[in-house]
Amino acid sequence: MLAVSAFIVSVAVLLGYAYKDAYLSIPSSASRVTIMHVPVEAQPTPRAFEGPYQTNDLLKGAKRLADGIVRGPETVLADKEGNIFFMEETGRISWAPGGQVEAHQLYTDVGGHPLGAQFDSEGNLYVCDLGKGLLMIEKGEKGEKGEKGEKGDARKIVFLTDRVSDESLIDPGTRIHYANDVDIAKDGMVYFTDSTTLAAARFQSTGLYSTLETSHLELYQGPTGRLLSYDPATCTTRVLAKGFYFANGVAVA
Ligand SMILES: [Ca+2]
Repeated sequence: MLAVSAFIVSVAVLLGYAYKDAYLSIPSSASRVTIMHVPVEAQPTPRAFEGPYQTNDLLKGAKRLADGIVRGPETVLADKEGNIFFMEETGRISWAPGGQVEAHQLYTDVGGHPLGAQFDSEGNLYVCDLGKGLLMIEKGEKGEKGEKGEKGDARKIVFLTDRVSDESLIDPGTRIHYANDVDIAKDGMVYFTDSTTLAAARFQSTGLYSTLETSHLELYQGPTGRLLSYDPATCTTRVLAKGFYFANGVAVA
């Protein structure tokens, strides 16, 4: 069977090269190889690298921060005071006070997998955890120590929601499967994404969740991502839009 599949792919590749203006598409298996003819006039013209797209070397001046200190942070953000926060794949939220990575320490440990985060106007940290849903870390006292004797472990973690409220016009009562990213509007309304209805895939080597792997699986399943809102005044969670392929980042303009 493998030999037959390899033969089909080889023939298709050769046809793709031999047939002028042909576009070779290899989806998921050799049995589904198709060749589509794309007329010359229908082919896109590449956009010129002008204006903001002009080639530059600005990133050559970038330097690596916290290299080897933090593990798999999907989100890094800074607060108004210049402190830098890392959402680590181990469940830890760590921070570099004043942006000094040498002083890097634990902010709190949510025990899950924090993916996205944003501060509200009072300095509380809203966090999307892919298994737990939407959480809030109260500002608390910096440097406070808890039972574990580690700075930050006494900071209060407030669970906000892992379920769409019954008042929602879309998908009322449904579970939030994969809270991913969050932003907060000036009026305090919290907007966040629920990427997929799939269970999160894990790396076999580490057992840790993998957003990359799960987003690939979403391509096979179809678009199940959603945009939600959480109103801190009423504790109401609503679905605003659905049908996105792995809804990931969200930003309020
Ligand atoms: Ca994300």
